[in-house]
Amino acid sequence: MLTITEPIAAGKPIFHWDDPLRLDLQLTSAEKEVQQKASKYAQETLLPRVLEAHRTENYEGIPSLVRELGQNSFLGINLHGYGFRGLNHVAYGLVSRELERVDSAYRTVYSVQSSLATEAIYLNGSDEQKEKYLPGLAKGELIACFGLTEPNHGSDPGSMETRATKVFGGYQLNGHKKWIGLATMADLLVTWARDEEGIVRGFIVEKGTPGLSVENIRGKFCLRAAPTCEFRMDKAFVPEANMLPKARGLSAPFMSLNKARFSIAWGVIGAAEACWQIAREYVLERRQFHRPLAANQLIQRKLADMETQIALMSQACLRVARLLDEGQCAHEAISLVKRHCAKTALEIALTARDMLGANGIVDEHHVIRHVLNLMAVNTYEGTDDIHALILGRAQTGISAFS
Ligand code: TGC
Ligand code: FAD
Repeated sequence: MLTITEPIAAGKPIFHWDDPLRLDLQLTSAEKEVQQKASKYAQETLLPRVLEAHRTENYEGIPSLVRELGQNSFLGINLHGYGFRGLNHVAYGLVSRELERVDSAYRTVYSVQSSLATEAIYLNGSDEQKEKYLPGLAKGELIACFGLTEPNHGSDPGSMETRATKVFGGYQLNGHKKWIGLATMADLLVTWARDEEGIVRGFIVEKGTPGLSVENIRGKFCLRAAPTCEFRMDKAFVPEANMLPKARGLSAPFMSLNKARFSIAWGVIGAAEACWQIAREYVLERRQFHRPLAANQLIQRKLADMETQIALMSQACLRVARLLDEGQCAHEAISLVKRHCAKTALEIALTARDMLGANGIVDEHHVIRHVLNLMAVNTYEGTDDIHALILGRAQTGISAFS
């Protein structure tokens, strides 16, 4: 029999316009504590830096950002042992959201280090590799990147050209990886290559390896506060001890992508919330036709749409996080939230930019920076089209990639 619980307290429930579905009531005290800590850090330390860093494409603050993320125990927050905090995926999502509320570049740094590179070693590494690298990655004393994409193979990494040839004592790597976050400042370059049997294998390439050359990609209009790079390996020797023994086949790098895509889905909600709240404050202040912009129906409709989308995205991401924690999350569910949240966050940022009129194109108001960043976020970690095809394949059984 269905039991209907009476409201505990008499009286009218209060509507929280900034959290209409009460995400806050769905979080545990440990999750709330992490969120508050991440929010304080991001607002007090990162927000004052971001305008100048984005404007001048200055990456000098990134090594200290990684160290600070480590000191706050945010790095690999969902992983266990080796100095990781051992919390859940909700905590990971909440930190991502607070970092991206300031800038997608800072959340990217977090995703690349925490999920892409660290999880690749955590899931596929030998005990010796884990003991050697994971404590430094957890503390942010080591910086790592993840080299999957190549100049000619982005959406289709399975066609990668990078090769690993067996030589005495290890492997010789030849290839070119492009669009790789953090590579120029990375101590460890987790790199994917096909071996002589055609199997995708993972390698930890250490900074300074002879034959390895790394450079920043210049002229980016998105994510200007953190480096996106390319690296070439010309007969770069990697010792046997640096080959990830448990990584065999494309599913190994894809396992890391899942967590980074999850981090993006949560993160972009932060960027969207920032744009929504900036736009709300702006239209309450700004007067045209002798009254606040906020007094117009068209403006209120936009605010209502933003609020609705953000509340629904937050619920979807929370659900995916809980499924991950329960071991019940198929990777297609992560594709669903990555695609939907990235696309919707960009729509919200564009709407906010419009509501700010001319001021919307000035970086001091922050919204245009989020617009530019979210364009790249819609491309990386699988484009909107690629995630649609993943979902289409799952429901039709037909692969439409080629
Ligand atoms: P496909 O046949 O689908 O799969 C090959 C093998 O991999 C398994 N697999 C997965 N395993 C775990 N998680 C997933 N998400 C998986 N997707 C596939 C699959 O079961 C199979 O395993 P097995 O054992 O049978 O061999 O491979 P495909 O070549 O047809 O690929 C299809 C496609 C398009 C889905 C895939 O190539 C893809 O996802 N493309 C997008 C590429 C991408 O997302 N690149 C991201 C690079 S990193 C990045 O952008 C960082 S941005 C910075 C930041 O995160 O902030
Ligand atoms: P393409 O694959 O060339 O796609 C171009 C267009 O064609 C897209 O619209 C796409 O949806 C569409 N398309 C492609 N295939 C199909 C198809 N079968 N059907 C229909 N449409 C299709 N990679 C890493 O390995 N590590 C990183 O750290 C990393 N960081 C990045 C940071 C930034 C800022 C950016 C922009 C990219 C980064 N990437 C990274 C690479 C990123 O994952 C790729 O850019 C992405 O996977 C898309 O590949 P592509 O750019 O080659 O586009």
